[in-house]
Parts: sequence; C-alpha cells; structure tokens
Amino acid sequence: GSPDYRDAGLVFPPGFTFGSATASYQVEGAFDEDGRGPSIWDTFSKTPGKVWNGDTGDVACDHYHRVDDDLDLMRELGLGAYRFSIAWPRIMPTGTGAVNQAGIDFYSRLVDGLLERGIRPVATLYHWDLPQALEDAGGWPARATTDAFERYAEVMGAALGDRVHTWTTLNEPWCSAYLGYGQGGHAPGRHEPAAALAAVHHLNLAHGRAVQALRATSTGDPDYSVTLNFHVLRGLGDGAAEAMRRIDGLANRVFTHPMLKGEYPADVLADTASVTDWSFVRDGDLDAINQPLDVLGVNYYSTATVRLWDGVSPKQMNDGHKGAAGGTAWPGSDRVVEFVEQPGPYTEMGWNIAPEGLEELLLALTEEFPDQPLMVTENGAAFADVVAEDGSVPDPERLDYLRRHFTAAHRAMVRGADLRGYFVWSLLDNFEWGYGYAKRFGIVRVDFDTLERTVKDSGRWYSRLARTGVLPG
Ligand code: GBH
Repeated sequence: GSPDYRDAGLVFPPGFTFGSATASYQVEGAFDEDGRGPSIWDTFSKTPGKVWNGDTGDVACDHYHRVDDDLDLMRELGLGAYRFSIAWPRIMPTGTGAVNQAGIDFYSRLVDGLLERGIRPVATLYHWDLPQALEDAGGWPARATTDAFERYAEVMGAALGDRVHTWTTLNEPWCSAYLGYGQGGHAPGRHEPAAALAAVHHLNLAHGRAVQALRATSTGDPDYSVTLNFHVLRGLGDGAAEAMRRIDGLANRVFTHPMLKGEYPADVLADTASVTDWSFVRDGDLDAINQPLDVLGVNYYSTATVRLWDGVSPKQMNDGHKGAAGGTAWPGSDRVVEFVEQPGPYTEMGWNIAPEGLEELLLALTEEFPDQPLMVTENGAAFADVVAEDGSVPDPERLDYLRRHFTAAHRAMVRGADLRGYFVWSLLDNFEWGYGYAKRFGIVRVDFDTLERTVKDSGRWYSRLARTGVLPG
C-alpha cells in the first residue's frame, strides 16, 4: 500500500522497516580478543593527534560482551531491523588466509539473537575497519584488496547467508576513498589524490565481486545492497552549476553509475585526467561492478554548498579549510571546488539541519533510477545530551531532527519514492571516528565510565513510531 495522511499523523505503509544502525569498530570494543587482528582504525586511533582526546575503540560500548543486553534493548524498543557491520579482522585477522571461527561465532550468535527477537539482521561487510595487514600491502588503492574482499564475502555468505535478511557490501565508500586516502581525516590517513581514485575503483569492484560471492554462497534468500553517502548540493557564485556538477560526479555518480549503469561518467574521467589516467580499470571490471541491487542504501545527514574557487592552490586550501570534504579530498583540482559554510541551524557536528534535502535526494534517485527500491540506512544527529535529575535523557533537538527527517521521507514516498525502510543512526552513543566519544548520535545514551545504557526521549519516541508505523501529527 502507499503511505497516507490521517488526522492521527503520517502513516507509513505496512511492512515499512523501522531500524537502527551501528558499526563494528564504533561499538564492539574487545579489540584484541578471540583472535581479532588489528584494523586500520586501531592503528589510526593510536597515532597521536589523529582522534580527539586520543580516544580509541578498544572498549567503545563494550557491545562485544554486552550483546545479549543490547539485543534485549532492541526488542524493548520494538525495532524491526538492526543494521550492524562485521569486523573483517575478527573473521580473517590479516585479511587473507585462515578463518577465525570465534569471529564467525560472534556474528552468528548476534544474528540468531536478532531472529529470536523478531528483528531482521541487516549486515554490512565493510564499515571501514580494514585489516591492517591489507593496508600494509597497499590498502584499497591496491587491486589485491578486492581479491581478499571477495574471499571474505564468500566466507560470510557461507556462514550467515542462510539467516541474514539483507547483505550490504560497503558503507560509504566515499569516506573510505576520499577521507582515507585523499583528505586523510580517516584511517589510514593518507594524502594521495591518485590513490584515492584508485581506491574508488577498487571499492566499486569489491562491491560488485562481493555481491556475486554472496549470491553464490548464501543459501537463504537475502536482499543485496550497498550503502552510499550522497552529497545533496547547493551552489554559490558564477560557477555554481560547474562546481555542483564536479562534486556530484566525484561524490555521487562515480559510485552510482558503475554500480547501477555499468559505466564511469565521462565528465568525471575528464575532470580527473591530470591526476590519473584510470588505467586501473581493467576489461570486465564494469560488468563485475554492475550488479542488480534489491535496495540501494542511502545515508543522509545534511546538504553541502559548493562554489568554484580559482587562483588558490589545493595545498593552501587544504590548510585553511578543515571540512571533511575539503582540499585534497577532491583530486580533480585544476579548478578547485570550495565547500562553503552553510546557514544553520546546526547539529553538534556543525552540519546544517536540512530535512528537505532528504526528500529531494530520494526523489532525485527515484528519477535517475526509476525501478530502484531505496532504504535510508543512516540518518541521525549529534547533540550534547544532559542527564536530567530523574535519570531520564531529554534530547528534544534530536527528537525534532528525526521527526522532521521522517516527515521528509514520508513526503518523498507520497511523491513516488519506493522507500522500504529507515535506520536511525545510531542505536548507541559510540566512537564517532575522528571525534572519539565527544559526539553523541545515540537514541540510547551510553555512560562511557560505567557503560550503562539509558534510553533517551528520542529513543522512546522512536520506539512508538517503530511499533505503530504512525508519526504523530
Ligand atoms: C556516517 O558517516 C558513518 O557511516 C557513521 O559511521 C558515522 O558515525 C555517522 O555517519 C556520523 O558521522 O565535512 O562538512 O563536508 C557520515 C559521513 C560524510 C557526513 C561527510 C557528513 C560532510 C560534512 N559524512 N559529510 S562536511
């Protein structure tokens, strides 16, 4: 059925999935237990100056040891689905070679625990914790990493493919490629524009090969997906359209076009010609990348505003502008694109709050890929919550952020977007990458001294939405 409006509020269609999401390195802890090998985030977070306050994921939310309690929490909240990621270095400590059975067992128990509680498991193979040994051998700019990923996907398909509801290959390859190898704000912290573009291609290829490997080994009937973070763009100045075209190409189309159309956009190849000749793309790669997807995962937090900035070198620009997407993150920099400060209001991340951007994005994807079902795999907000005297955690800003974004998603559905579900980022306050524990995205508060969990007001609100499918008017 199609979504409708009632006096009671906005009604989501029956079967719409209300979920919440986390990622392995951000919540698990237990970094050196049961045979887990080191990942690039262990190395990065232990490199002085890389992560706020020197925070690491060594303990994080200690989810690895508290998984049963966290499962009960999810059931109490009435979640229909849980999106988690698998730590590759728990499965294969060096990324290749022998499988570590203890790693498989952990995720197998998690999946069973979800199913017992009536919660659909949505499993992501890669949410940024690359085994360090693979980085030492070249990381994502090296083609061999795609071979290793394909093998890892086979192992996971065979292990969990009888029970997982949805497989997601990669989370936000944009971040892995550009923040990891271009701008350097994420692990492994490299600043090599050409390597970032090689990483883009190898992540695309890893995705396509993994879908095929999962299909070959999963004995259930799972859905297949990938999660991308889209840039919803605004432009400023005379060159606004050109600036937007460039970033749309480098950030959005460089992933969607190979994955969903089997080709790289010609304008992106031209824009980046001074950086790389794309000779890492081999015969047959685009066919391998171009796999039909049951759902396309969409992560959305805010919009971005860009303008052409001529006459300033990329180096200077990188020094002066710390935006995650700034400077050398954008390798086609013969005409540099600048990311501009946007009007507020903002979340604690400094990201502007723009729910209309989500509606616009879902409709734009519907227009470009008409038969492609969509899933919001992440949306949420960081705010500095305070625990009230009665022990509750009032978080009106987060609640309002979520209410407005769910409303925007509903509007997109009314206007034709085939949106199947929505995952709030995040279930728990957790290790927020370069920001450590300073930023809280959870609908459940975590006290990082006691590791105690407390459902925030937004969590209670979301619980009602998940149970009823109705967004109160
Ligand atoms: C997601 O990434 C991650 O999947 C998740 O692990 C993470 O915890 C969560 O979001 C919250 O951060 O630098 O001003 O140009 C978010 C990816 C990409 C969102 C860059 C903001 C641009 C802001 N981000 N984006 S700016």
